[in-house]
Amino acid sequence: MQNFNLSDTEDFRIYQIIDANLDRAREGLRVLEDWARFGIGESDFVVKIKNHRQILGKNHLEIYKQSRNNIKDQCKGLNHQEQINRKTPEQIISSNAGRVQEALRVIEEFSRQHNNELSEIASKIRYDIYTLEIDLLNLTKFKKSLEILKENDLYVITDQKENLLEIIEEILIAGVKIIQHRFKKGTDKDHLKEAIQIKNLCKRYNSLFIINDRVDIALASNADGIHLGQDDLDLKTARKLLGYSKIIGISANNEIDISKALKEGCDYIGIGPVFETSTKKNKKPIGIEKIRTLTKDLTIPWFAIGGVRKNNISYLKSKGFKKIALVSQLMNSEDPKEDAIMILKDLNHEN
Ligand code: TZP
Ligand code: MG
Repeated sequence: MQNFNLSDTEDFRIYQIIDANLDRAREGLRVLEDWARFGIGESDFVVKIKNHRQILGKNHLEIYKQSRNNIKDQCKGLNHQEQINRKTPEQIISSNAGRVQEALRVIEEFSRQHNNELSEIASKIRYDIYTLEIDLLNLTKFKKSLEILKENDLYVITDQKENLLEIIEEILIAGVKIIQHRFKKGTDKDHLKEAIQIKNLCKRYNSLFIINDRVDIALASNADGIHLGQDDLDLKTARKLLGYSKIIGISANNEIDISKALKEGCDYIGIGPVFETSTKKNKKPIGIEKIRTLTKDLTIPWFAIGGVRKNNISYLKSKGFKKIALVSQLMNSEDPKEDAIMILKDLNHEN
């Protein structure tokens, strides 16, 4: 139903409101669309947002545009401090999604009387934007985590230590970007408490924080991801519980487990032990050659683990191992910072 009554000056004010808010909504959608396109490369989202933008464009009638010249806007050009403070892509997504939602709500209210079709369109798109905002934020976080996994070759796993937080901070200062919290003995309460402390440290140093074994602790500590062994919760269930913003890594040491993990969409693989290690005494080493065969077709990041030391990294690199994970070498180090720096240097060194 459309009912335009041009002679009524009140209508001009209403049309002007609709005109301004259609512009606002379309501009905000364009910001989201460009992030979906260039920021995270998600074509499904691009198509969806573009479609909303075009529907609003089609409904941006001449009569609304003409109203722009009829009444002077006294507040033109006002900026809010919040606009000036916005910096991260996440903040930009949230503020622009909010902007679109608000603009659509205004359109919905003010067009209901004279253009019910537009009012319903605005309402429908507004609801879609609520979900889209969360999806975009989740994907942005997820892609950032994947990037860290791809770009960094040292993955450090914790052990239970009196001065664990100090050790971790030293390692983070050295430049380590991936930390896994491994907590095998103790209460759930202590587990979560320590996880939150490490998560806060990792956040401060822009490092990835991954929880070993426990999906509940990963959720409660707002970790960036989980690492699951073959006896832990299966990947599909973990994904269902964790959603799509968190990365999932899998320990897989044979063809069957690796191909299952890949099929189910794991984000990285841990493979080992490469060598004998007292951290996992009951596990037989797989050996370098076998790991080379198992990993030759992998396109996702994989980390070799088990018995990796300062003095065998160059050797592992010469055998084509690019990424490694370790526990005791840094957890039992006299100088974790110096050792981490040395290991990072060795890993970055071109063979
Ligand atoms: N998974 C395979 S080996 C291993 C794990 C958790 C332990 C590695 O510990 P370290 O001290 O680096 O050899
Ligand atoms: Mg496990």
